[in-house]
Amino acid sequence: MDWMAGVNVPDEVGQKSLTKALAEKRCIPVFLDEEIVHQYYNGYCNNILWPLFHYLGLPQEDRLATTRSFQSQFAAYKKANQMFADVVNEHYEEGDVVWCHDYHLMFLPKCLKEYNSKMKVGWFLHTPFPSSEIHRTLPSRSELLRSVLAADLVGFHTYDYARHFVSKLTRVAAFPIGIDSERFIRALEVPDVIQHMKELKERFAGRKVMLGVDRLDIIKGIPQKILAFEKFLEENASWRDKVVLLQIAVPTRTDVPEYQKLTSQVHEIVGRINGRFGTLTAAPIHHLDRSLDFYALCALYAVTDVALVTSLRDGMNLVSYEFVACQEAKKGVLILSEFAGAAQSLGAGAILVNPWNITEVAASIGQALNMSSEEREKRHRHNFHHVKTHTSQEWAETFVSELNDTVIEAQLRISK
Ligand code: ADQ
Repeated sequence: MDWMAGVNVPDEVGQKSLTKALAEKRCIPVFLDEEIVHQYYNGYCNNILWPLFHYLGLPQEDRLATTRSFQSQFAAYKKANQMFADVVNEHYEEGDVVWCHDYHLMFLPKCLKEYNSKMKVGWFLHTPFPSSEIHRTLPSRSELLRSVLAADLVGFHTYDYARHFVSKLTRVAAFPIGIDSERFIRALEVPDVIQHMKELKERFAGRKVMLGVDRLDIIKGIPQKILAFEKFLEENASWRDKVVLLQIAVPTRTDVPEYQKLTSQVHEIVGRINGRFGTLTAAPIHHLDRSLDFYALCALYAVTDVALVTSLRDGMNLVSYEFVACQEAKKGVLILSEFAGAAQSLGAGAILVNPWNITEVAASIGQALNMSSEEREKRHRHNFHHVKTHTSQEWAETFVSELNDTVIEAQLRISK
């Protein structure tokens, strides 16, 4: 299997050496220049499609500027997708299946079918697909939808997203993603991970560990989560020195002003709460702006008592799956947003919350910390079974096998 992804490397020498290095991993770069990256990736993808698909609407700040730059960003979006199509077409061999991923490549199915109507093309969306009341505010909505409809198979995480994507022509179905659960389970036996778990347990002895792991993204509801934790501390004085929240937030889209503002907002709230409830020797929140390596992450998942996933919207959310996979020994509690796709698969084992309702999330923290071991065991059993039996491998195989079974109808659809 070959992978293709967009990269920005300005000089020809750099492009050649990267192409060579990636070839060993069967990856093929699509070189996008800086202006295209700015207009296409930062602009149309991350400033328009991403918030819209997560129900945050078109960008809040300076709506007029967004409306003005819209045409040039959409033109860059189409151009970038065409560049992907050119590279795919160059490498395509008869019988190959082409799987396009995510909202960055909604224009790609149409471009590919124009090259070769016999090409098997699938498209999968990793984010939610919004209801039509939201989707119809997108100025380029018809052109994008028509392009996606050129695909032979269109996949979403949940049935609701598929339902929102109204189509009678293309095969649309739910394909809930999973994780490689065995990789997480096996990691817990690695000596380095065991040692790291021991250190974490010593470091937080006598305190319950609560954990948030997210990209520092507006959709992940990090400020809301921290405010809920503050409310919990406010209302439960006896817990103040017995619980710690570890929030690991990997910076993302750092060029986008809204994300820069989010970072400062989170820092400000964390500082205020630590000032308010911290002591000379302990702070209630440890916030890290960075990513952790795989083993460190597994150790952290394994020693956690309560995981907090409070996304305002999330296509699926794999952190919740990863946490469950690492909890066979501890059987910790998952607090999960009802607006994450994962609520439909892990809802029965988790405590479901509305992340906008800080009082409710604060109460769920109390419920999780006080939950009996029988109840935790029962909930964990349900979720662990799901995570073990719905893997990323199975997800990919099912999508590709469905795609292989589809009948080519693309030309018909494009002409409609
Ligand atoms: P994301 O929005 O990135 O994915 P998620 O599904 O939670 O969200 O996956 C995040 C991944 O990054 C996880 O594997 C997690 O371990 C890792 N990660 C996050 N923060 C980290 C940190 N600080 N350190 C180390 N690793 C970290 C998009 C959609 C989701 C959908 C996925 C897959 O937004 O809704 O579930 O694609 O389709």
